[in-house]
Amino acid sequence: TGRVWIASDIHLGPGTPATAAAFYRFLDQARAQADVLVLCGDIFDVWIGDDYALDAPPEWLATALAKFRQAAGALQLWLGRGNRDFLIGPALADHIGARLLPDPVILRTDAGRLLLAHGDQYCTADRSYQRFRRIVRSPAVQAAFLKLGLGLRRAIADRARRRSMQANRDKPAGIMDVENDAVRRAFRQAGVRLLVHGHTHRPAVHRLDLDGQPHTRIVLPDWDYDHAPEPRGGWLQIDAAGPALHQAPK
Ligand code: LP5
Ligand code: MN
Repeated sequence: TGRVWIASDIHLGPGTPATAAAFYRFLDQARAQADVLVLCGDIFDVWIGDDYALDAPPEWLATALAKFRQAAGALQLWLGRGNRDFLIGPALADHIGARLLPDPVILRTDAGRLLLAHGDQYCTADRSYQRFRRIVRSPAVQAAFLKLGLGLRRAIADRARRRSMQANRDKPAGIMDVENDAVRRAFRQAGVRLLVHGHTHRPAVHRLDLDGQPHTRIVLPDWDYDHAPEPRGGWLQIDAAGPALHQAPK
């Protein structure tokens, strides 16, 4: 497969120009150095339907789409969906020349097979989130939402973001991380030794023993050059030499 780069949680939107600029520098570098670029969810701060992007996108989004298309002209671009942009669909993927990935998905790389996920599905201690997730991932609810006008969809999404931010302020940090049981189950079910995910914004390489075998869980960083005290972002490179986390330049 050649050199695979994986990034997640960029949260592109109208209010984060510095993050977008840093991410576009990363896309240029990926075009020159990677064969496959995988974005595994929360690429956008929120996604309310592909029609929003394709008929009359606002300027920040038109720029993002052009950058993605340009990247997809030079490498294979694969898109996974996260808890904020799970409504990304085939129309967007077609438009930018990307391929949509299921979540989770097993990828074959030069370093072996790995399980790639956004990561929110493993935060099983967060019961209120998992309840919310079941509702918004139901095809009937999504179909009904996508029939609403864009203004109403936007208002509902803003409301959900605000409620979520309020809820997060009150949640103990522990329940916003993945649960070991969920991770072990995912490893066993996939029969792989490497899990890569984002979502928790806690970049790290975790080693664990499972059934007497060493396993590795790599957590991707989120990107924030607009509001964080120190700009941050990064990606995972995987090639025959194995996986390596890279920090984006400040
Ligand atoms: O995203 P992040 O990291 O801040 O927080 C997540 C969890 N929150 C979410 C919600 C998203 O931020 C917003 C999703 C917008 C989707 C756009 C489409 C709109 C609906 C489409 C219907 C098909 O994912 C957060 C986790 C956190 O990760 C860490 O894992 O804790 O979970 C929550 O905060 C959920 C709350 O616990 C409960 C849910 C509150 C939302 C209520 C919705 C109200 C809608 C109003 C409608 C009029
Ligand atoms: Mn997320």
